[in-house]
Amino acid sequence: MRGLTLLLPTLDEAESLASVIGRIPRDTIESAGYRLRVVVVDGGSTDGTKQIAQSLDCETIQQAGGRGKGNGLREAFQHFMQTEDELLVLMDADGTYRPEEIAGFLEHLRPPDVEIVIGSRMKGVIGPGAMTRRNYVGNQILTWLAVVLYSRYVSDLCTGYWAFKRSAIEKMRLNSTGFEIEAEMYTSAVHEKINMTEIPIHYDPRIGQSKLGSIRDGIRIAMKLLKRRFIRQPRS
Ligand SMILES: Nc1nc2c(ncn2[C@@H]2O[C@H](COP(=O)(O)OP(=O)(O)OP(=O)(O)O)[C@@H](O)[C@H]2O)c(=O)[nH]1
Ligand SMILES: [Mg+2]
Repeated sequence: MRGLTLLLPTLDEAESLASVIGRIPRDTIESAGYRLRVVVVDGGSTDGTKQIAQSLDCETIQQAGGRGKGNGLREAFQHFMQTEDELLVLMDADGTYRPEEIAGFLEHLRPPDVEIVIGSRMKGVIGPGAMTRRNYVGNQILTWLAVVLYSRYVSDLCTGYWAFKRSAIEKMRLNSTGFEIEAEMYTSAVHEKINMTEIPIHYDPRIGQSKLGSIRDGIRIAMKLLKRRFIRQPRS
């Protein structure tokens, strides 16, 4: 059986983690031919998130290299490369994305040339109250900026639901520390000629507190897009 890692980044997600993990369609994943490994990468939660992850038999990675989602994901990607798993599915752990929709990602990763599947909320359904107007407008502007700078169509730059083949994780060159990591995954995929496709997904209201500081993080994402346009690979 081929290995599939489902990666859940967490920072104080005790309210949502158990229900997200409980909703993973394990039978569907297994009947698609995959052995599932659930990995939680935690950024220093103090609300019992890690204990919940451990009690649910997940692998947990305590991120060592400083706070931030980007730091956590990069550590988890390195960990993934030490396994033999073929696929990695990345999903925020706050209850906004539907574990039940994993099957669509696996289906769309099947063609040999597709290496990344991006879950697009803009092509899918954003539930009432799931996204603030500010985040919606900010994401539209950032997505537009990405397409203008990189000439590669994407409809939802800041989505937190992605699926990767191992080859994509191996090729991406990333150094983001925070919420600019998704934008950098897109820019690196363009530079490294990694073939991406999109599928529509649902976006539901968050459980628990947001960690995003929309204006500050929006500026960091815009700066990352500009920087990677001219400096194709991070130096560090
Ligand atoms: N490992 C790790 N995960 C983090 C860190 N900060 C946030 N996360 C997780 O990253 C995911 C996205 O964070 P959110 O706060 O939901 O940010 P967002 O989805 O852009 O914003 P909302 O729309 O308000 O939910 C969540 O699962 C967080 O728990 C961190 O420093 N380290
Ligand atoms: Mg969220």
